[in-house]
Amino acid sequence: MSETRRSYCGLCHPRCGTLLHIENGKVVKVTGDPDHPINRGAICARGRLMPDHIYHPQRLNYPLKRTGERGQGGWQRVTWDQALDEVAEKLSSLKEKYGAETLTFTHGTKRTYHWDCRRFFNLFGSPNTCGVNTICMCPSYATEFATYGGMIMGSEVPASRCIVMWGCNASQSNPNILYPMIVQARKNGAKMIVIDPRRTREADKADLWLQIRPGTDLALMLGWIRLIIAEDLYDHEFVSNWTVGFEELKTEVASYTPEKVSEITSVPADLVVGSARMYAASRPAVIPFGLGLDKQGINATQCARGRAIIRAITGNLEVPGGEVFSLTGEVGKIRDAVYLEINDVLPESQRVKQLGADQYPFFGFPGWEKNSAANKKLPEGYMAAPEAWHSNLAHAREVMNAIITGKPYPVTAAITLANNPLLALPNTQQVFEALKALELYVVMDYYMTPSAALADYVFPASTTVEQPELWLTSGFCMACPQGIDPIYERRNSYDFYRGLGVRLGQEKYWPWKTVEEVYDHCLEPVGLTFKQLVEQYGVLGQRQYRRYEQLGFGTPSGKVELKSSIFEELGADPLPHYREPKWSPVGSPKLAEEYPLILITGSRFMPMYHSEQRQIEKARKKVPDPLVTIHPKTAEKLGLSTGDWAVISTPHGSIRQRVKLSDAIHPKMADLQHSWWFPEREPNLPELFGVFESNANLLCPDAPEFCSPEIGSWPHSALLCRIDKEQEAS
Ligand SMILES: Nc1nc2c(c(=O)[nH]1)N[C@H]1C(S)=C(S)[C@@H](COP(=O)(O)OP(=O)(O)OC[C@H]3O[C@@H](n4cnc5c(=O)[nH]c(N)nc54)[C@H](O)[C@@H]3O)O[C@H]1N2
Ligand SMILES: Nc1nc2c(c(=O)[nH]1)N[C@H]1C(S)=C(S)[C@@H](COP(=O)(O)OP(=O)(O)OC[C@H]3O[C@@H](n4cnc5c(=O)[nH]c(N)nc54)[C@H](O)[C@@H]3O)O[C@H]1N2
Ligand code: SF4
Ligand SMILES: [Mo]
Repeated sequence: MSETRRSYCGLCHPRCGTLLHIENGKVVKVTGDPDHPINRGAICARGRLMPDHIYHPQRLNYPLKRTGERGQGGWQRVTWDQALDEVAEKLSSLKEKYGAETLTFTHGTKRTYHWDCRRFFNLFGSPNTCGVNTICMCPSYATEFATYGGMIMGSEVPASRCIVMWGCNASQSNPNILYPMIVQARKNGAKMIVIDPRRTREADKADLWLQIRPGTDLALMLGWIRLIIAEDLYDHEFVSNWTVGFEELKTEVASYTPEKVSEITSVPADLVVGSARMYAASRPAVIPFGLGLDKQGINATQCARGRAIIRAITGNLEVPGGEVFSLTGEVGKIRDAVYLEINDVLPESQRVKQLGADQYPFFGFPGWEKNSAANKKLPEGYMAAPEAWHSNLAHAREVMNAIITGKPYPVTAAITLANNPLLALPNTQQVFEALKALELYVVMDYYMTPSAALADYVFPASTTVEQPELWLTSGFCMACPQGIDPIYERRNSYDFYRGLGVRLGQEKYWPWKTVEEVYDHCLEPVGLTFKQLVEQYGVLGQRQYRRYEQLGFGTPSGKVELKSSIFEELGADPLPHYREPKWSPVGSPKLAEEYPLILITGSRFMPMYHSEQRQIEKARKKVPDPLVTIHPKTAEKLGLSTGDWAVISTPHGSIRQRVKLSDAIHPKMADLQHSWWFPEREPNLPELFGVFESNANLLCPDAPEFCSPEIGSWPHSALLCRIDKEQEAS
């Protein structure tokens, strides 16, 4: 018997609507849902692999409890009840002994519900959730709240006259939503500027490509701002009515002449000038989020500020075809993640214990509280409030340190859900030491990963098609329907947290037995149930422009803060100024003699998603081995050819990857794939699925001098390395 059912894909962020083609109860094929208002039938190469993922023989299907030594692969199948009972009991006793702050959480990119995690942690009493948000989008999110009271979501791209792809490679990273919008805008005649050290597919098609030296983008931004002001290309009316700090900004950028910018960035001065003029003259214009800025460490936070300032002074905020904020109209009434997080239940006495918030208060409770207070001055539903999940975190390095040293207090238990910390976080060596030192480590995942292999309990996660989701984001709220019943004993994260919460005396706060009941509650204010929303796909926000003319911006001054008062109050630079990366040919010329290539890591490639799909045969056929890309001239000098295994080293460590040659990369650079491990290898220590062999994060540092001083964003890019031919084993 065959049938087709609606569902969605959660193998990356957009949650594309899909159709499951089912034969005899089994999903045999997945296609894009042509009636879905967001992806309109499109499906990418990864989404098509969904059936291979649902039924993969290596999927975790039952809860497991460790037997024997940690990391030695001894597991016993247990029931959900037993596993939850034992974890809850252990958490209770650790809390009693050390305080609730002894429990931490490591998160990855937003893959499943996340408000349930924050809700659980707030109720348990720990402020210490940490993870990759410190470098992924969230620096931009928090900073944009501080600058203009909300995050820009890029939905107006098709109507834009100029698109700046600044450290964003959408053809590989966002092939179903953003990239088609860019293609559409280009068809409509929009200009395109690409600022990327690599000649990406976008760069090939752009009007201008600026091959920037990694890590120097902020200098270019300051140069753009100077030129836009000096040549009178800014929006006078907007700047004088709706911004604060313009004169100080002008003074701050005065020295960033095209010549100086060119010297720092390696971009020819005429291109610095030409690109700034093209952007400022082609309104409306958009600069979508790009991880190339967030992952460059020391300048990352101020790059986000610089981009926000450029958008604002050119009058591109809240205009058709420009930069619009999230949530408007009916969508604003729906109870959202901030509502579900219930941050108010975490008392001040616990908030102050958040690890890393003394060094980076802007990204902890202090900054989040200030962003939230400014947001509350606006009418409810006008602008989504800042989620704690996105902008209020403990710092991962400090958490790992505390686990290892017991200082400033013992951190003894951790939960990891939808994250692979040994591959996602920098300084893998320290993460490994920390995970090994835990008294209790609990992981919930699809597969036995290198991180999961170190756990005491492993819980099996349901695939997105086996669970519903209310996807509330950037101006729309979509109901993502469950397509099939969960198979084996896989469950969703809500069931996991509720199961623990109820056992830990939180039952009053988990009144909804299923996640669908939670969503019914969220939708109550708009008079819909989740099932009804499924029928109509979702609620789309109404586009509204220049709302600030009535209400102002959700910042302390009610205006766009070119000079940020929140940053200033928290002891951070209120105006952006450029810092040379710690490892760079300019910042450390002596080191560059030994490590002569500029290293970037993690440029996205299809069909892989971070550390995932390595088990999926069809994906692995396309990309069987980890690849480091270098220029043919560089390879020649090093005596390397395509397909050779090379050793890539930084002062932090060495790994091996296969050489790929491309003239799209500068001869002084290397581009390393991230998140490589080998599910086919021995799972036990010391091999641990080969996680110490080709993992880019063994090379990435996380010490304070490499991190942005405002948020603590660590570098996965703008580093130095050397590459040698691997010696044959004798
Ligand atoms: N060197 C380097 N490192 C990087 C980056 C880089 O560019 N360079 N990029 C960084 C960035 S931006 C990010 S976001 C991180 C990503 O880091 P992660 O989010 O940790 O990356 P994934 O490999 O996708 O790991 C997710 C894990 O969760 C599991 N999983 C997926 N979906 C679900 C789910 O719904 N439920 C559960 N329970 N488990 C699930 C997967 O099987 C996988 O094991 O990596 C960061 N690390
Ligand atoms: N296929 C695939 N898609 C993904 C993911 C995945 O793992 N695989 N991960 C998802 C996640 S979590 C994220 S955050 C997004 C990220 O997606 P993108 O924002 O596209 O980020 P990246 O591909 O990491 O890097 C973008 C570009 O930045 C450039 N770059 C590196 N360093 C610098 C620099 O110093 N300055 C400038 N200007 N550019 C630089 C790189 O050359 C690259 O072309 O992708 C998402 N989509
Ligand atoms: S872009 Fe591809 S992998 Fe991501 S949600 Fe859509 S179909 Fe799935
Ligand atoms: Mo990310």
